[in-house]
Amino acid sequence: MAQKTESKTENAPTPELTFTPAELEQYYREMVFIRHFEEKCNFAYRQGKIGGYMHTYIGMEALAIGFLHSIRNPKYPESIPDGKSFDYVITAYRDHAHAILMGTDPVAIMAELMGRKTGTAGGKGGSMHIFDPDNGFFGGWGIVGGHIPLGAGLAFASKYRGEDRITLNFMGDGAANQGVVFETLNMSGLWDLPCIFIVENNEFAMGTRLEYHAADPELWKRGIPFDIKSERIDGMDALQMRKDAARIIDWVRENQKPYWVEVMTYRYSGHGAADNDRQLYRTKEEEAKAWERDPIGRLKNYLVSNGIRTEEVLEAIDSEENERVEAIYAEADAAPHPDPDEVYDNIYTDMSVERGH
Ligand SMILES: Cc1ncc(C[n+]2csc(CCOP(=O)(O)OP(=O)(O)O)c2C)c(N)n1
Ligand SMILES: [Mg+2]
Repeated sequence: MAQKTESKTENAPTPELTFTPAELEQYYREMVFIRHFEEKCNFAYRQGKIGGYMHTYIGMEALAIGFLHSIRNPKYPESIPDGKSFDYVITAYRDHAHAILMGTDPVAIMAELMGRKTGTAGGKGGSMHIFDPDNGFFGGWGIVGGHIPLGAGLAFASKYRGEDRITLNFMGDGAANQGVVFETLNMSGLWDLPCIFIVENNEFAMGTRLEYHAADPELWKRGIPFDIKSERIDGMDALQMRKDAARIIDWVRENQKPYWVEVMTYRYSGHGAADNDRQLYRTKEEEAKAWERDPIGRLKNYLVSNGIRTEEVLEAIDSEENERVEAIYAEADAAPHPDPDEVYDNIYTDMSVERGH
């Protein structure tokens, strides 16, 4: 799939975002952490420690880093000028990385995957339903495209209440075909909702290639009929991703209008943990080619070739993050399962205004 950036409307100029060595190291560290976390999840699934459905973000890390470092994010309190008006995030079932980067405790995420009492939903939701509204993260949804109107609803609510927040509404390339997405775009365009629709185009919807499921695989165009600014960006280059995300987010915050963005990425793992036979829908050669674009390898090369960090330092970071994931796994695994009499707890949550959302 050709990588290109196009737009119907003229885009705001890219701000000259520069990064300190400490920031660059942080992006690297967080991407490596997510990768190890996801690999551990795959391991735990195969050990029978995790049940149900589970989908990892391996290969897509730069995308979440770019967007979630560019919003007002509770994980990074200095990003929230008034100390309370953080932005909102909602996504589908491939949700571990988004929660991690919004500040949800990774032990609670791992425990949720393992069905434990200390999980984000008391072990009742599992991998697809990580939920942490106190950190601005509204899930974790299993019905393809089903959460898109909910994300627009979040943006509507903050606009209606006069709060200074924007909403990031993530979806897959397959989800972009759902009818409700088009209805939501119409309303968002009509009502000028401060909502960014982000298509994580990883080239597949389960075992179906983009070209087989989309009448026009140029998904970036889909905001245009609704008079929504629309473009395509590269999701495999963490730094470009961060710059583009910051530019788009600034535009939406300033103009209080929606935005549609297709982000080109790749899913290195199978669709979900139960999908082992990837060769049915893609070749080993294709996978090998895609690994040349690995966002972590790319950032590592950048850091080393520009003399920002040595290979040894980056490898030490890799080991530290791996050990951190091991400790998280051990802590989650030590937690008890829910009691049978809690079976109806954590199914619904109070989302009233009194709670502040
Ligand atoms: C309404 C609905 N139809 C079908 C499914 C089964 N299903 C689960 S994931 C998926 C593919 C979605 O692909 P995409 O939106 O590209 O997301 P990705 O898994 O690539 O992140 C399908 C068809 C579902 N969960 N919900
Ligand atoms: Mg997809």
